[in-house]
Amino acid sequence: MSHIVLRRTIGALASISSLALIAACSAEKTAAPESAPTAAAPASVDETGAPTVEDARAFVEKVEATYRDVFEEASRIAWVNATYINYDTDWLAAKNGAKLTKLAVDYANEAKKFNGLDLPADVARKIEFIKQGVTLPAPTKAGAAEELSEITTRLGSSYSTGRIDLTNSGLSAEQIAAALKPVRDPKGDNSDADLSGKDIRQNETEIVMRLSRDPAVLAATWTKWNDVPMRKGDSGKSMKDDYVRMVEIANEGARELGYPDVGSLWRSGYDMSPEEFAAEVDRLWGQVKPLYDELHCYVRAELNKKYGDEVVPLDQPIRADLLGNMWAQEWGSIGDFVTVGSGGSAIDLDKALVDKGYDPLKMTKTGESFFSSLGFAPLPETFWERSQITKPRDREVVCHASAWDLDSKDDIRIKMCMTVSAEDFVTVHHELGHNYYQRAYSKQPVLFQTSANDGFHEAIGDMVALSITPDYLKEIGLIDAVPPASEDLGLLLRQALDKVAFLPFGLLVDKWRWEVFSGEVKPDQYNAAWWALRTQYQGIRPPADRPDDGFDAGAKYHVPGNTPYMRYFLARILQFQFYKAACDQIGWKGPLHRCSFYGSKEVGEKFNKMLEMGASQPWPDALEAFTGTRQMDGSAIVEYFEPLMEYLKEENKDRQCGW
Ligand code: X8Z
Ligand code: ZN
Repeated sequence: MSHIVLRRTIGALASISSLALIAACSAEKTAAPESAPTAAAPASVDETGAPTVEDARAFVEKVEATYRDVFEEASRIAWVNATYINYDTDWLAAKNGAKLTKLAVDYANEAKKFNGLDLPADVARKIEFIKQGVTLPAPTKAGAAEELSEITTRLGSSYSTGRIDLTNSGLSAEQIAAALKPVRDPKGDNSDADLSGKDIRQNETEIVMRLSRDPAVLAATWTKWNDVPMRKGDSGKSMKDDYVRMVEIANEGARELGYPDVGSLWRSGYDMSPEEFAAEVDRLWGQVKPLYDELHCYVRAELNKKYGDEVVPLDQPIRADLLGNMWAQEWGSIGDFVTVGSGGSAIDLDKALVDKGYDPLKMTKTGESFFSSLGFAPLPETFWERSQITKPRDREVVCHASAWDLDSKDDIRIKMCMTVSAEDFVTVHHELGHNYYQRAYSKQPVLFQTSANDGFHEAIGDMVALSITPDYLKEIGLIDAVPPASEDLGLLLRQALDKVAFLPFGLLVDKWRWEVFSGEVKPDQYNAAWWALRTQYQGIRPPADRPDDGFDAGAKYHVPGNTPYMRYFLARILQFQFYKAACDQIGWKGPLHRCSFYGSKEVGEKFNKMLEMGASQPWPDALEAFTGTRQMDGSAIVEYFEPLMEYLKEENKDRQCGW
């Protein structure tokens, strides 16, 4: 699978990831004052032969013209690779990835010659983007880009084609069959389904983790999947071997470009210094941590009721495999038994989708119609012809969901292995959010065709999905009656299991990578450092001791996929900020979590104003265009969960919380 990370396709080409025209202007490195008017730039020719403003402008135009062509080609190669992984598409993707990395690194180096020049704001911003444009830069020495691209391609494909075998895991054949039946024969009409447990695919492991309630099955599935990154592949190398080498090469590339390491390059894309950004995410975490702490305490107690003291001791971090998700990142799938005391149960959206005969296509159309209700134009015909909505039967694909913009015009698509579930119903809204953003900024110059900061891209569809309220579900006929206000706590808890539970995970993935890239964590400390963060922030632990030489971080898509992850943490904060702004715009007066802005053209119009800006301005300007504020702020998510917070505090008051 290809790994070109092009900045403009962030969130979209989550999987293309070698060249990444990442992130926005970093204040410390930009020479030009933010507001320098274009017309004021002197049109001088420097007699010393030093580069001039005109040279800079011509350079930027050359880069944009080249990128327009190569991006389309790269996207199409990456698409074919991601939807049909085999020897040849890996070969094509690796080759093209190397070509693109070299091109982008050359441009980034060339851009340095304009350092210190007083440039108009738009040119300065573009130059900065060119410098920051590679997620994983290769050094310029011969062969480095090729080696890096082969490694990243192999890492991505190893993840997506990874298989586990449960037959030698100590589970009985009955246990395995019971776990696999809902995955491979959900309707009970496929007597040919293989329930032996031999050849379980990546996306199937995810479904087992979501649906099984057998702690032994969960522990075995979890352990086998986390062992995959240590296994030697056909190349004779494990994902861990490849990752270690990748870090070396990309760090060398980053240093050539003037960054201390890759992590620092990644932190440079936020219109502030890398140090300020690191402090900014800690500040945001501080705002929401009390909410997480209460949720953790409550959920542990509920798990203890279900599984007992042996499996869930009340004074320990929670076993990571019991939370309904392979990475314990979102816990909504255990909402069937983690409920509020009175049984004020949330709506069972999984069941409603099945009962009302939804299929993946209808789930996608439903997502589209939400955006249409806000005034966005319908998706193009080609979206329906070219998207991969469900998993093709007979070939290897990247199942991890993504949204794509193939030509910077209107060839937008999603790629999913969708099943009929509440989780995928939210995910399809998430992906469509990427597509509508891509379409909105397609009129911008190539270098500005991306997210204001990468958290915005990840927040668009989620913000819309927050409007999937009971009133909305009733309006579109997915449920027959709106539950009374007395059931609100159940709804809020279900929402918190996804949204609040995610926060520490969203934060720690890149805290780990920052430590790895900086060299603070060495390869033989990968696993210990990973679990130190998992325990510190999430309060979880593995079901059994993990090997010291393991690479459990590699069992999460974005690590072998080299997709920066802090964006998802930012998006969890931003989506509530956007949502609250939209609810204010429609004059909503009730509790925040009951608000749906479905059908509001006014919200749609204002939202589109922000989306159209792409990355043409520093992100606080984009944020201000829609919300009127210039700071990322956790107070909207705190307000949303306020009633639940009161309840949790009361329930937890005699408990020993923490770990
Ligand atoms: O990777 C994704 C999207 C594609 S950009 C499906 N997400 C993160 C994840 O799955 O880990 C969305 C939520 C967090
Ligand atoms: Zn996304």
